Amino acid sequence: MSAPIALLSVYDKSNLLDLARELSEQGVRLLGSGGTAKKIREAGIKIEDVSDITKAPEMLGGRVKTLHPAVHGGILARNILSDQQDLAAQSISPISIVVCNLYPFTSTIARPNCTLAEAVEEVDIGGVTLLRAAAKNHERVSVLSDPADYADFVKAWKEGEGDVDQAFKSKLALKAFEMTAEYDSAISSYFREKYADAGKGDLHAGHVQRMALRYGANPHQKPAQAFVTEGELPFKGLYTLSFKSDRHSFRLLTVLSGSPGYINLLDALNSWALVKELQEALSLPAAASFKHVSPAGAAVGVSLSETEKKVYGVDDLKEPLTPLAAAYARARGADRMSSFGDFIALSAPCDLATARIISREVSDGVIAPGYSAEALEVLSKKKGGKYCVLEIDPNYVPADTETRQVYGVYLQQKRNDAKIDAKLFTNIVTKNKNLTHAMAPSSDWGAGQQSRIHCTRLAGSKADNWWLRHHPRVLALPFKKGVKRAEKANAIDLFVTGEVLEGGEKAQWESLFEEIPAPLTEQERADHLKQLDGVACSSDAFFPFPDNVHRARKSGVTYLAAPSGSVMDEECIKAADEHDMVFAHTSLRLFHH
Ligand code: 93A
Repeated sequence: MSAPIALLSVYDKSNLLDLARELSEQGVRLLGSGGTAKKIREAGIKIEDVSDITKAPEMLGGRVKTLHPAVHGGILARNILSDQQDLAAQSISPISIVVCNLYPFTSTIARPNCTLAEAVEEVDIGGVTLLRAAAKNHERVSVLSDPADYADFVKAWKEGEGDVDQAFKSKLALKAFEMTAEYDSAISSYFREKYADAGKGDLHAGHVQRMALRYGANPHQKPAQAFVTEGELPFKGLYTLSFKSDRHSFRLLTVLSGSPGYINLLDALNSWALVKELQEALSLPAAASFKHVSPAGAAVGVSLSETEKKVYGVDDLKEPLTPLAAAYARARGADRMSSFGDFIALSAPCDLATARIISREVSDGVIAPGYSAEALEVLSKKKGGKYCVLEIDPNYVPADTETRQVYGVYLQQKRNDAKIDAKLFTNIVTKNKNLTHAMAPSSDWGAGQQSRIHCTRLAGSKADNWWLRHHPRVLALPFKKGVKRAEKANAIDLFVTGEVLEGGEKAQWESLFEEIPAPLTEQERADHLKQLDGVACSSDAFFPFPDNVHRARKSGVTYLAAPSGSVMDEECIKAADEHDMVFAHTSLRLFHH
């Protein structure tokens, strides 16, 4: 039998001579590319040049060294008759070991003043091909991509008397695949940075679609971008320019208006997912008002009573409220303080009435599956043309697997695609099973607390404040003409929370009114809050203690939904029974981080 062949082509030549010497002593025939063969030969170890088997010299200044059928045929051939016949017909010898590591692309581009031409030259072609080919054929071939593995490999080779076991070959193959993947990702990131940076808010419909972001989570976190490596970004926009290079065609696309930042996109994508689900679950247009990647309010398009119109500040709107406008009025009105500067999601194309509500609120941006011409005209004038208007493709289906990187570590999970429908609420565990009411206002209160009872208290107090905003004395507050909407929202919040004001703050608050309103008395509050009933409260995880149930009831909660699984489940059900509540165990935990 002829001697096994090892092909060596390494940029990083550490541990190389020890490996070459050992392999040579084990009777392995060595082949090397230019510099690798030279170094080994100079150490007095016998090695042939790759060009001896390719019968072709290295060319193009080293760009073509090992790219040849004599090399890749030798690596990729399987132990099957037809492959062996092919090799014999071309007089190619099978290669059993490939030793390769790549041109230092990452450290080259990290050098200050590295030019594009220098970066291009460090894009290794032949080495990646050697690694991938050998890893592909790992059933027969061993691929050494890391000098740290040489010693173990030699030991195993000696023990295996001229081969290593399959598990070892498989491990080596995985390492090589990971190495080429990482290498390719460094290259694509570099070129994305170079070629896709065509200005604010631009999208490229080329190989990689990319959207430049204003900045990251904070202004000093630059550059920032959003991109997809497969398919297209789900946003639509205006094609402002298109051009062709010799390799790709690029289409530069600007978002409809404004230039989103990193948090805007986090809000936009999370809020879009929410309104899409809401509309699917309830067959009504839905809207969400997001802040800090959490809904400050979310609602569906149920029409508003005259009182509700006043509470939500849309009683003076000229356009009649469409269902979508009603949904946003409700979402925004759930907690007007938290919604200040929100990012809005709409489940249906934005119409004029909705755009008019948005136009007079303080807000950062909106995402919707379309805009009527009049709506777009209104929105694109907001904030002097800087208001961020994103159009999402309503048919976009995100990948099944989600990956994010935190502090250098990749985390991956299956995307949450659990369907929320009536079936989820069929396991009613309380005596009262009367789940027939239409729900109280859809809202989102209490997000992000580490303690569940703190969360319930926060949600409860927000529900109380929301309800106190319906008090006739709040609706009749004698604001002076010209007081701004945000100032009114602040003043009402101070009024309903009963905050005691002093000095300048008190004077400022009083200056907003024609006549200074007397605070709500304890009795007025208590009488009004007593009328709050039929509120629904859902929890993303089980209630650990019955205190949550008692607290929820104090804010008018009649309907509870939460997964089971707490050692206190029975106690929680007992508490719900005590208040004659309807409690559905959902068996679905729904954390969102
Ligand atoms: O320029 S290349 O992409 N063309 C090739 O055909 C090729 N074959 C191996 N680079 C190529 N290599 C790389 O050369 C290897 O990945 C290794 O990093 C380097 C080894 O070159 P030398 O043996 O001349 O030091």
